[in-house]
Amino acid sequence: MADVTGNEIIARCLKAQGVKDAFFIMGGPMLDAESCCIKEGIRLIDTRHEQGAAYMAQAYSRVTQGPGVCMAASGPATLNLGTGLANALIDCCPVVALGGSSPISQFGRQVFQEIDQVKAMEGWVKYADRVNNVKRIPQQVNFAFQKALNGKPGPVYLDFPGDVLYAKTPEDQVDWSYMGRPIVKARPYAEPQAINALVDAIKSAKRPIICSGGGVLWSHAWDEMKAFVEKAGIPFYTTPQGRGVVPDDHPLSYLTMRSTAFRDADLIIVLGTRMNYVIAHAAPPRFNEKAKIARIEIDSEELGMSARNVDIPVVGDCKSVLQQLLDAVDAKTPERFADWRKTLADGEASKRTSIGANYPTDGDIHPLRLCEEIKNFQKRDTILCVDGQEILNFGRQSIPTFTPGHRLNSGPFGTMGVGLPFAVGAKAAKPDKQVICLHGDGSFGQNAMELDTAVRHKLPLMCIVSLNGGWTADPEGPGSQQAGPRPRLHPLRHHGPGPRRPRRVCREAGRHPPGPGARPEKGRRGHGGAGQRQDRLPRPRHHRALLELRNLSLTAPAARS
Ligand SMILES: Cc1ncc(C[n+]2csc(CCOP(=O)(O)OP(=O)(O)O)c2C)c(N)n1
Ligand SMILES: [Mg+2]
Repeated sequence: MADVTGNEIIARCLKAQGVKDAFFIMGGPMLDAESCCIKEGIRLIDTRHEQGAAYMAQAYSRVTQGPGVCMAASGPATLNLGTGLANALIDCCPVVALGGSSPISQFGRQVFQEIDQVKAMEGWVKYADRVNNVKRIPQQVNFAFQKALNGKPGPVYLDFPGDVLYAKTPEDQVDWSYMGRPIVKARPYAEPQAINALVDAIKSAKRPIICSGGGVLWSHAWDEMKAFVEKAGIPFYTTPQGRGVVPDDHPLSYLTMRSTAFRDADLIIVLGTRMNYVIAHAAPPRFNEKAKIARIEIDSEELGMSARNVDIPVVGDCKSVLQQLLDAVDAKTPERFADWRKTLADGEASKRTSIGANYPTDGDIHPLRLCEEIKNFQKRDTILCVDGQEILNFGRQSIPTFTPGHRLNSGPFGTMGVGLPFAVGAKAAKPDKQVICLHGDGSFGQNAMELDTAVRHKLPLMCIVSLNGGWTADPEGPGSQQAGPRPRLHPLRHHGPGPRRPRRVCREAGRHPPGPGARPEKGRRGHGGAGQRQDRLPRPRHHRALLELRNLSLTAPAARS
């Protein structure tokens, strides 16, 4: 019987687990494991920073609703995965990270790149473990995928000391029975009493809404969600990351009336999303204090720890529970909410203004104009990745998404620098889709070298940089309290004498062409890194470039006619 190494076992196990692509930077002691993966036919995409590899794996997982895999060498290389794994943890994405580490036999002797990587990772991932025995690799790899994908998904980390990777063992002494074992996913149905309580609440409600999140994506429940909102006639809102589960231009989507709907709803059905800051904890003043709260959640612990008291807790998988609800609501339900829908529809109509209102008259491009170009250019199933703060907020309000899993933002961890790696990971996962990355000029710089990764691996994508001088627009010019220490990255913005847009520009931002999700609402809480209120966001001003999306040329202002 031939001998087999830990490196070969890892590669076979990843292949058997269905892994087609992984993101990494080469380095010891993972070199042979990586070569073995390539021999097994796994595409290895080498990035320019391990952080990028982790973000790419996360985007890959989001758009495929499956696992994303990344690998790194020992010490600093594995630690460089850290921010990406933390980001996946806060964003609930099943990323499987493999790190090489110094040999067990040398632990404590201050050998090359020695640091306790498992301990370092533990607070940042759902599950971290070290492989101490070459024969247990199939079990531990399978277990890592199981942990990442089951229930509320999340990142996992497996640590491979060099002497385990290179250890040889007769093939028949390895327990292969775990290799490629299918992942068992819980799809629990809710208890009938919980469904009855929710159906009763729907019957007695006058102004219900649904607030959905990533749980609908991970449970592949978009068809059921669409069928349910239609059968029940209930308006829906999604988290920024959960967009597209039902298209943003669906008749029951009243995007511009979000604040009103939250404030006036008397029944709020929180569906597959955490009650975190992203939805203002579903709490007053943003949400109606008197509203009944129903929450459909697969993780009972998460449900028990809700930031606001939940009147109707429903423990179950989104897809299963929506199927139950579809059976339980009667066909007359929508009639009861006709007035409510009319209120939202009328409000939305009154907010719309004429096409082209955001077009500049003084030579500068407003961020909403940039967003409008993208909105008009993108395809219905474009994967759009948005990163930055100012541009993230404008993009969220004005660029719709129509396809489940095709919207990726900085996310609930507010991480700058994810945009470009997300776009690369998304394109690797879905090469036939148009991928657009809309980046702030500050956050773009954080992982800009991943453009090289995209080029080397033939992953064509469009990256649009919103130029406003760097780290978010300066609201009031130099010396302002709000400005804070924001060093400019480049001279595109004038903070000194010279042309400055008046404050009214921000109000003009409210004028927008008809179409889903355009108008910034007063008092809307920003979802960007700083979580600022929209009405306190820096006033956007100069975007000194003319963008021609069709031929991808960027023209300097001087060249404009
Ligand atoms: C990794 C990380 N570093 C720093 C921050 C703090 N931060 C929040 S917003 C922001 C500025 C983003 O600027 P840019 O990408 O240019 O987008 P803009 O707001 O100008 O459109 C920074 C640095 C963060 N959220 N994440
Ligand atoms: Mg900027």
